[in-house]
Parts: sequence; structure tokens; C-alpha cells
Amino acid sequence: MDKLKEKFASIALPMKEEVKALIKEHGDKKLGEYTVAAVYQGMKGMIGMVTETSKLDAEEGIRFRGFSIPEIREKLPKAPKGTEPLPEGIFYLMLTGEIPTYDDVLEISNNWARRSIVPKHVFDILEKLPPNTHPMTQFCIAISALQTESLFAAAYRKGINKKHYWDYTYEDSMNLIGRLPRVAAFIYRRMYHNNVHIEPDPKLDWAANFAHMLGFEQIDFRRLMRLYLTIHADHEGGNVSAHATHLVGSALSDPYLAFTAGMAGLAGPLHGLANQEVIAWILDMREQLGGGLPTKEQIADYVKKTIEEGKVIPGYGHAVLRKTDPRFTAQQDFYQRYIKPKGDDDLLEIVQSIYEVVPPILGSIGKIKNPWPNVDAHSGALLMHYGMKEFDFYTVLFGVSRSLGVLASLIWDRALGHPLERPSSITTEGIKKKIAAMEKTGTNG
Ligand code: CMX
Repeated sequence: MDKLKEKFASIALPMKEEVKALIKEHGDKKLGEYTVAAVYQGMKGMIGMVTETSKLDAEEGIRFRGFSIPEIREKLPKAPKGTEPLPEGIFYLMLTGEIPTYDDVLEISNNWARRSIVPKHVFDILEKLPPNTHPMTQFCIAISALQTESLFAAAYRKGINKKHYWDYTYEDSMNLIGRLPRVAAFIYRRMYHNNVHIEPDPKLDWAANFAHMLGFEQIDFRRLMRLYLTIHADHEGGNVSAHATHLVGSALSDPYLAFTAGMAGLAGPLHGLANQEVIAWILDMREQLGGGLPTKEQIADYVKKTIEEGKVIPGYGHAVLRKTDPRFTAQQDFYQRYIKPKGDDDLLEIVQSIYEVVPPILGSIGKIKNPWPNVDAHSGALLMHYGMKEFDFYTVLFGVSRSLGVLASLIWDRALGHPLERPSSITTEGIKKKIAAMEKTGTNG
């Protein structure tokens, strides 16, 4: 058993009994009252599931096991001479609740490198797809093609005791995380670099090796990848990619299938695809204004025009957050620290101007609950700066990172024995009847 797995087992398995006792003793206690509006409006604010890996606060942003974004940037181990956290560390933290040592993350790096071999049929399937297939569609297809390797599915077919589910889920998740950078880099190089691929370098950490296979060798791009893959990893359990992975996993679909479902959700423009939409929107604006740096007035006019056309401003708003996303701020800090001292970057400067212009306009509309930027408002401009201009690919990077959080959660789900998820629904007719009954008795609920 590898050390991380042993540690996870020593923490998670005793907790299963604790949770059982909690349900037995307090199972009838109320966690909230749900309104008609909440039922119609995407269950926002309902506490409807347990997620151990992270918790999102509307004002403060995400905390991974209690640690904020600035804290993980400071506390998680870095590569030698590195300045940004290694994503291996956030995975360890989410799985165990503890900040790892450098040796712990090194061991995970080596572990993932050993597991990174992708079977040939996955590349063959990708080769058969029309070259203009969206990278996220290719990513989903590749992950489900990898399902042939599922140890969970094979063991289930043979018949295993429930108490071992978490073990096979752990093994599948580790194998999948090890393989994802290779798959993602293959999609990228096939689409945008004449199908010329770069062999992995197992001596590099997970993020640096990914940057290398994509074809980016600059030290600062490696730094960016380490930060990027760390901060996109998890956003508690209710977001579409996490919830879809959890939901599909609750049917005991194996981690490959559950993660494919999560990635299909991430590919939606209201979720992860917003990172490509942001850049497309900024480039369109720049083109319509004839190039160069737009003034704040020009940006404001373009924002108003977008809204009048019945579209959203990509990268702004959030279902839970009510302040600037600290993941946006971390990327802003990256720009200030590593890029701006060498000279302004036009696109990154436009991102800063948009940040000044958009919130007051969205705020003045009245109905938008959060006028502030989310993680996607910034990420694309940083990638463009380092020469990754193929913005259709950006959501795949998000997906590689998101694997860390949603698969850590899936391991927890299986360790705690969370059951099939199957909430009830109601018809509008049923709601009307309940309202009529409440009005008759003068009660609310
Ligand atoms: N631009 C224009 N209108 C917006 C808006 C934006 N950025 N954000 C919200 N609104 C609108 C909604 O479309 C909704 O309009 P209708 O009542 O006409 O349907 C209204 O304001 C209320 O929405 P809300 O309750 O504030 O927001 P939701 O929780 O429903 O949606 C989100 C959240 C993120 C989908 C939404 O803010 C949005 O569409 N943002 C742009 C897309 C985006 O950046 N998504 C990425 C989110 C982060 C991530 O998952 O990666």
C-alpha cells in the first residue's frame, strides 16, 4: 500500500463509524428549510450533500480543508527553487486534511509518473475524431475510452465486498490523475502542433511535466501551471463538475465514467467553458474597436451591448460567491509578480480595466447577485501571454486540475459508504397544491 493510501485509510475508515453514529443520533435534526424559489432556481443554498475536501464561503471564497488560497500558496510544498505550490500537495491536503511535507509530495509525483502510461487504443480513438472536434469533447471521449483500465469495474464484476470499494476507487483515481496530463497534451499537440508529440519527462513534477508535454518550457509557465492546477482543483461539492462526478459515482459507476460526467458538465459555458468564452469575448471586443487598448468608456459600451443582446458577461458572476473570487486575485498577483515587472501585457491590462468597469454595470442591473469576477475572468489572458493562444483548449486545463478535487471526493464517498443519490422532485401542480393548502391553514411550510 502506498503511504498516501495508508494515511487516507487510517483517517477515513474510522470516520465511517463516526458518521453512522452521527446519522443514528442526529438524523432527524433539520439543516434548513427549502423555499419554492430554491426548488425552481437550481437548489442554490440547499445543503444537500457532504463534501470533505473543501468548503466555499460566499464572502471569503474557497477554503481547502480550512486553508484559503493565500494560505495554500504559502504553506504547500514547492518544487526546488519554485515559488508556487505543487498540485500534488493540494491533493494530499484534500485527501488527508493535513499539509504535506516536501517528501510527501515528491512521493505522489513519482507515484503519478509511474501510473501515467496511456494505452494505445485511447490515442487511436482520438486520431479517428474529426480534427475540429472540440477539445473538451475529445477529453471526455478519451477519459471514457480509458475506462477499459478500471480496476473498480473489473473487481466489481468479479464480486467484491463493499468495504473495499474505496481501495479500488483510490487506485483508479490515482491512475487517472497520472494519465490525464498525457491525454490532454496529446489532444493539444494533435490539434495545434501538427500531431507532433513530446515524450513525458518522469523526473519533472506533475504540473511541470504537463507544461513540458504541451511544449512550454519557460520557468514562468511551469510556475503558472503549478498555480493554475492547484487553484482550479476544487470548489466544494455543489458545482456542476463536482456534483456530476459525485452523482454518477453514487451509482457505483467507476471513477473513469464518473469523471467523464463531471467533465461533460465542466464543458458548459456557465461553468468551465467560461474561461475560453472570456478570451473570445475580449478578442471580439478588441477587433470591433479596431485593436489596441480600449478605453474604459469603450469597454463599458461593449459590456452594455453584450447585455442588451441577451448574453452574459463571461467570467463575471457566481452561484455562491458574493465577492471577487480569490482565485482571480491569485492570478492578478501572478501577473503583478512575474509578468508586469518585465513590461505591461495589453491583454492582461484589458482584464484589469474590465475588472474596474464591469462590476458597477452588473450591479446597477439589480438582478445579478454577484457582479464580481470569478476564476475564469483572468486565466486565459495569462495563458495567452505565454503563447498558448488556442483558447478552445483552456477548459481542458481546468479539467485536468478539477480531477484532483472531484476524485479525492469520490474516494471519500466510497470510504464513507455514501449511498446512491436520489433526491425527490415535485411537479408545478404539486407545488400549487402545497401553496393552496398553506394559504388555507395560514401556515408557511
Ligand atoms: N452577465 C450577465 N448576466 C448575468 C451574469 C453575467 N455575468 N451573471 C448572472 N447574470 C444574470 C443571470 O443570467 C440571471 O438572469 P435571468 O434572471 O434573466 O435568467 C440573473 O443575472 C440572476 O443570476 P444569478 O442568480 O446572479 O446567477 P446564477 O447563480 O443563476 O448563475 C453564473 C451563476 C456563474 C452561471 C452566472 O453568473 C453567469 O452566467 N456568469 C457568466 C458565466 C461564467 O462566468 N461562468 C463561470 C462561473 C465559474 C465557473 O464555474 O467556472
